[in-house]
Amino acid sequence: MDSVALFVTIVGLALAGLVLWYFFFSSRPAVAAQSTSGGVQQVDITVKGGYSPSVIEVTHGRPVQLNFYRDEENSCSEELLMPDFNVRRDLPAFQTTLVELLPQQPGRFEFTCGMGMLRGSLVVK
Ligand SMILES: [Cu+2]
Repeated sequence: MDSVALFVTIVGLALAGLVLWYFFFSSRPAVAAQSTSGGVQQVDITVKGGYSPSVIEVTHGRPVQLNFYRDEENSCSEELLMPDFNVRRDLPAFQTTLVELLPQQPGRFEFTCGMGMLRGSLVVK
């Protein structure tokens, strides 16, 4: 192997490593819910090719209100599923849809679009 081939191999391995690191180890920052005076934990989530923020932290035993604003017409995001909370909701385009939950126990609960392509997590502490 000459030095150019060696160099290309090393760069290729480094890039592959970076991609693996990104998918498995880089954690998306979690956003904590804001509590209102009534004790409801609220979070605004923008739906556009994904959920932003996609990781939401709340405290168990207190009501949660997720405000999903769907900022697109792409049919991928038109349905929201939170199987752990029996939520299946249509998200009309360019509107805010409120989803209310009462998480009883700590854990990490996924929410997805109807096809399971867009993903987010509710982290209950
Ligand atoms: Cu989808």
